[in-house]
Amino acid sequence: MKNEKRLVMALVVLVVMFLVLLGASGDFGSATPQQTTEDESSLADEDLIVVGFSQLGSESVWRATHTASIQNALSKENGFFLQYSNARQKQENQIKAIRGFISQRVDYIVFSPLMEDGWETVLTEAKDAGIPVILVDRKISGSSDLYTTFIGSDMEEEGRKAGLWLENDLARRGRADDPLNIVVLTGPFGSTSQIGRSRGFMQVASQHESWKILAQESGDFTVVKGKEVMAKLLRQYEDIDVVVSQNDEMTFGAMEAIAEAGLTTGIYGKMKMISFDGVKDALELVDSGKINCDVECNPLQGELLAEVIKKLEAGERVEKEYFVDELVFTKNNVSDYLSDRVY
Ligand code: GZL
Repeated sequence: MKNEKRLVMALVVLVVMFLVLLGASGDFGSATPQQTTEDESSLADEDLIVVGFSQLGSESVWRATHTASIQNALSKENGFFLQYSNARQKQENQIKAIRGFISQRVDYIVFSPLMEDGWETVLTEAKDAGIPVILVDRKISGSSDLYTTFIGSDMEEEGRKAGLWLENDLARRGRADDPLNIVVLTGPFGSTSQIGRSRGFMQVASQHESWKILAQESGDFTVVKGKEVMAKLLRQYEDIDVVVSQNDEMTFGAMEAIAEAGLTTGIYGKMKMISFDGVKDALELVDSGKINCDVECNPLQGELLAEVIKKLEAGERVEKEYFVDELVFTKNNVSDYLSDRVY
């Protein structure tokens, strides 16, 4: 670590120790990059790779797993000093946290952009400060010159997988061109997950004139909002054949609303349910036949992130994007994976 960085880190350590003495604890919940609970006194003199990580929130099991995967991989034992900040679904908190990382001259900035737009200014500041930026999970709409690499999922491919599953499921029953009423519970509009999954699914749906998209509405990737939006759609439309829910949390909420309306989902139900993420609780519903298809979105990105950062530290070339491996779960294959699912 350069001498200048040693001085900055020593100051950071002193501030943190002061806060610890004051009893400050817990996640500040927004802009303030939180020091890990490492032995700060030893950090300043170890050659650790200092990483500032701005996570967009903690809205789902998927998100919590994603965060833990990165915290576990970027540990002191693995040669990292990780500064974590939870933006609680507010882009302005991510921007403040990134500015905090810049002022502390971290070695790398890692973040999952809540929305694709609005990052040019702060990422230009990081570029001008000579700090490499790595995107995880979601992307930005700005120039790819503003970040070194992306590690995450191909969301458009996930959307296509959902559409192709539905197409094949109908074709197997000789119903490929039956009239079909579809509603889509999306993630927050403007997020990479929503943009990609919607675009990919529509690439398939647009090939079928008989498929009708009745509504596409954001359920914010949460159980509560997913239930609220599904209940509203059930009041608006009597004949919904397919629900496409862009994450398992919204699926859980939607299924509550559907059950309260006296209706059923899945292989033996009134409506087909297609979900995304593939968390354990959802895979159990696939296994019981209540969710027809769950398109995996893999949150376990920490080890790959650590590997890529170490490559950069060694001066090696890295790819512009890395996609994690992902499956499609149905009743036919889910039992092969359920027992090993840790999240
Ligand atoms: C997907 C990720 C999404 C998950 C949701 O990469 O951005 O955000 O699908 C999470 O569960 O809230």
